[in-house]
Amino acid sequence: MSFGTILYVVEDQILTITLNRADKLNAMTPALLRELKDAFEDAGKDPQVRVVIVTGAGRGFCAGADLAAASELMMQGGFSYEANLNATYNPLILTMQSLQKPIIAAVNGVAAGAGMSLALACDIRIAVESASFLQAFVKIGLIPDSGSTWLLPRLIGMTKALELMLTGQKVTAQEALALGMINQVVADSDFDETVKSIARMFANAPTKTVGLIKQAVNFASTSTLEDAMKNEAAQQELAGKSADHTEGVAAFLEKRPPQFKGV
Ligand code: T3D
Repeated sequence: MSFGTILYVVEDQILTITLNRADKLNAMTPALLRELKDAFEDAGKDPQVRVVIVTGAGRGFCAGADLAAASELMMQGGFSYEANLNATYNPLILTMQSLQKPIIAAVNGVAAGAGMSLALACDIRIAVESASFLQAFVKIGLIPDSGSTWLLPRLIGMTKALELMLTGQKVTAQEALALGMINQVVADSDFDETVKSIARMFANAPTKTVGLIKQAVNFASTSTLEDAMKNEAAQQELAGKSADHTEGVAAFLEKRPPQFKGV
């Protein structure tokens, strides 16, 4: 895969996508948004990819929309936030949510605005000790977007989510952990290895089932209990027919570790 604003590397069934605009804290240009969506779509189609890591080059994870690029578009006239969000950011977030493979945000530095939304749209968030999170939108007179109004209250509850969105205050990695916004905080020196070891665990997991779990939990978050259970039953039917289910049961009965193939 060849991209201009991101790096796309597959190794041992782990895809690492690195936002690669380090001098601008990986702020999102139209090209970066397009490439990121293409990368997730490619990941969905590639059987060699069983888990995706998203991270940033340099000292930042992602500073959200590139404000220089946005203001240039605005100066050209005819720019519409609504049209732009519907055409770029929103399809990206939906592509990530519907990807039937786990996505790990390796938050290596500041995650601001839509960069924070990007992290929230991942399934697992691991942050380096020095990382921070901010709903920067209000600081420039915008409302949270790219899924933040939906994702953040679900992750940390309405009280804190609204506070963070209304104030735009910066949250440290430790505070984010205490809020339940992220899964783990890791010392800078151990960060890469910790992220890799979590990714390796997913690369050896029953990938098809992992995708079905993701689908079922996302479905349940907007459904009734009755519909959620019906959906669980339907997804369980698919999981139950997977080769990895057969292998998992056989491994248990034979008292050996399972060798999941992801199918
Ligand atoms: O349709 C649409 O486009 C709507 C979508 C909106 C989605 C959004 O994300 S809106 C929110 C946009 N993001 C922000 O408002 C955050 C802006 N950035 C910051 O507040 C700060 O940079 C940070 C708190 C993230 C980090 O601060 P700090 O002190 O660590 O770094 P810095 O010095 O501010 O930034 C370093 C460089 O990155 C600097 O460039 P320079 O001066 O060295 O050439 C800075 O201008 C650049 N940079 C940082 N954020 C952005 C950016 N350049 C363009 N756009 C950015 N968002």
